[in-house]
Amino acid sequence: MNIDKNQIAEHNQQLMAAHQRRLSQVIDYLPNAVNIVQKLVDFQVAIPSWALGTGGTRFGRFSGGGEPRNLEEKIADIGILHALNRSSGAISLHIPWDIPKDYAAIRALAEEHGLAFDAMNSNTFQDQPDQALSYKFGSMQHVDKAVRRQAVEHNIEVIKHGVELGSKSLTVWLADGSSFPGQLNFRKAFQNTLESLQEVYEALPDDWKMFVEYKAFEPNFYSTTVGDWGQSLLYASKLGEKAYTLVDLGHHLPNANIEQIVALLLMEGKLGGFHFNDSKYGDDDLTTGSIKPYQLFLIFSELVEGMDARGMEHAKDLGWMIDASHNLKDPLEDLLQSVEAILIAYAQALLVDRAALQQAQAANDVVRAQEVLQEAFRTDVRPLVAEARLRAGAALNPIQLFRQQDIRGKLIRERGTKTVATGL
Ligand code: PSV
Ligand code: MN
Ligand code: MN
Repeated sequence: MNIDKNQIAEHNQQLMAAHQRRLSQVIDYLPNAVNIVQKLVDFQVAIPSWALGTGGTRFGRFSGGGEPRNLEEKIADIGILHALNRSSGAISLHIPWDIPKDYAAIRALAEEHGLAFDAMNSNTFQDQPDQALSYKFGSMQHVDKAVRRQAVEHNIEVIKHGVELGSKSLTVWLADGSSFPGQLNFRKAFQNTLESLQEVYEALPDDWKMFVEYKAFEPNFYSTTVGDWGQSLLYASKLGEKAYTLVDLGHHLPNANIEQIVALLLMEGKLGGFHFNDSKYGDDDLTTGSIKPYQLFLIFSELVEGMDARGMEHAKDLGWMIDASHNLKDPLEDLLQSVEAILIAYAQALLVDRAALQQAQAANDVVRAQEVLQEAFRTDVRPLVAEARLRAGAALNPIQLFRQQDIRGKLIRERGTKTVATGL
């Protein structure tokens, strides 16, 4: 199932007059609009292979249909997204869910869709059928050296798959921790984890990065061995210059000031990448920007400020990825919404009058500082995001085209209704 260039052109033609009208209004009062559009064109957000199927909870899963049944179909799904928005040009694989059988064929297929291979993800949070030792009581923290060894070897295996595909980073998220007081010796758990991560780090190619992802709780409910950004930063600092902290928006305790975390990690040169999603309660993995769009904007505002201060390239120097789950919505539509929300927040952050904000801060003018930020946040930048899509050869309204073309219906006819994609 491919999206035809003519379908996109025809769709854009239908929406062109209205788009031009909305765009000209914005361009009128935004002096750097052209600049922003180019930055939006360049900005790519990777899609995780595990977000393409219907997600579930421990209470159940209400399956959709036409879900990708293998890696080839996952690549095809992201190919559809990328054709529609030209902003989803990379796939992130989770091993062992996505072990490629034929590297060259998978590389060629990804290339056909214009997709790169983003970070590789290891999985030591589940036991696999052919696995010798269990991760029930942790993996890299485990009291038994043999279990730690198994987890290290798995990660090294993941790096090897990634090298074959042209990926340049490994994300390690550990479910390790404890559910009851007294279960763990925190210091020993930390030291075992560090030692295991060091062994993986040694196997990392020179041009690779390692992202240490933290999470406050779940599946463990009392302690998590990489539980917050401080612990992740400790590991990353001890590991070396190729190791970074990865921020997943859903992995904080309620009301954490994520924008401040981001600012400080950037300042230390230790922010590696992002997993975007949104949440009301915990790691809800909802559509990015669906609950707290102002927080998303504030995070991007710190990102833009901090990256500019360090001379970093917005599109290239951090790993940008969605990490969401879709219990109710069509996963592809949901992902289109998430990418749109990310680009909107990014565009708004680019609008912030930095000089005015600095002046307000220097003068302790709290009211003015808020005005400057909210001026940007309350600007409707959607015509700029649409214009970026138009210039990149994508659809002015991706979800509308997705529905007009009945893409889900076509996928169901091709793959069937009883499909279960691997993932969570
Ligand atoms: C864990 O909650 C997480 O956010 C990690 O990134 C995992 O790799 C991903 O979800 C999928 O399990
Ligand atoms: Mn994540
Ligand atoms: Mn998560």
